[in-house]
Amino acid sequence: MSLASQSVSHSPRAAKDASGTLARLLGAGRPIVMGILNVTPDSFSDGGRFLDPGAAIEHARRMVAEGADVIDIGAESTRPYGTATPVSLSEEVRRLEPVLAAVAGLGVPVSIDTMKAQVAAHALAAGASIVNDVWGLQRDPDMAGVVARHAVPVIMMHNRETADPAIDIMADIAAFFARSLDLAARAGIAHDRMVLDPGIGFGKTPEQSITALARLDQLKAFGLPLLVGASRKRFIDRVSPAPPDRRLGGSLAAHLLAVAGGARIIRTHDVAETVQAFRVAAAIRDAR
Ligand code: HH2
Repeated sequence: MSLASQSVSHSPRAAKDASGTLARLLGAGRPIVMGILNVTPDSFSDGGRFLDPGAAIEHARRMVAEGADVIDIGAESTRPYGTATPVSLSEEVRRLEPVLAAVAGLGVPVSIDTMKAQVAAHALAAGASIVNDVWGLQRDPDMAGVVARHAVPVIMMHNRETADPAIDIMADIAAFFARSLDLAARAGIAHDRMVLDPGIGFGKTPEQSITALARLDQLKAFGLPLLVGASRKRFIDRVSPAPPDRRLGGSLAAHLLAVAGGARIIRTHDVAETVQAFRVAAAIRDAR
């Protein structure tokens, strides 16, 4: 059956997460590395590189070989910097269809990076087992229900339509998380399937992204695993000017400090280098 022809109102499936995808990942006792697979023409750092299904599957295969614990597939640029074109439901599903099942067969969990509940439902039916919503269940009113019905983990990311340099960004993130958690609880999403993400680069000035990284430990008060995605983001350019594909050093610095601040999952374009950085940091720490 093609992705596009699958009904999105299918009856609740047997608990997809019965084996505890998130608990198993976090049980590894080291930072979890989520490799980014953008099947898009316009992502801010790698748009167009993996739009071809063969190239996308090959890239996912390489990231798994390099040590990715999860592959995060997105077929619409999330527009962290407001420049990409919105994508229709059918186009998003059309981009995912030739890629999802193959990537889900690589042996690591696949998360679907989408703001549309129907895309999430299609992807979960086709092999994804985690939902990554860059609007924290607050954009599409059906998203929380889809996550609850499929009984899968969900990443709820902080976001804002526009950055406001005048606000207290940590207070804004905390208030946003409280709304997301309320929506999740009302829909019946289990607490042990929730992940929070401060949304580096989304609705934030570069300085606010740096603040969110610097004060990440405050968000541990929510008692949930934290995910950080600082990979190649614009705040790096503000500190040390470089185009997106030349921001590896800044990404590694941010991710190492994010882990020190409490992040359990790191979302990155550069899996091999990130895995190496975490292994070296752990070896030095263990030798203390
Ligand atoms: N960042 C991007 C996309 N999705 N999801 C989570 N949970 N956290 C993030 O920080 C995050 C995300 C943006 O990065 P990228 O996917 O490379 O760009 P684009 O959205 O333009 O495809």
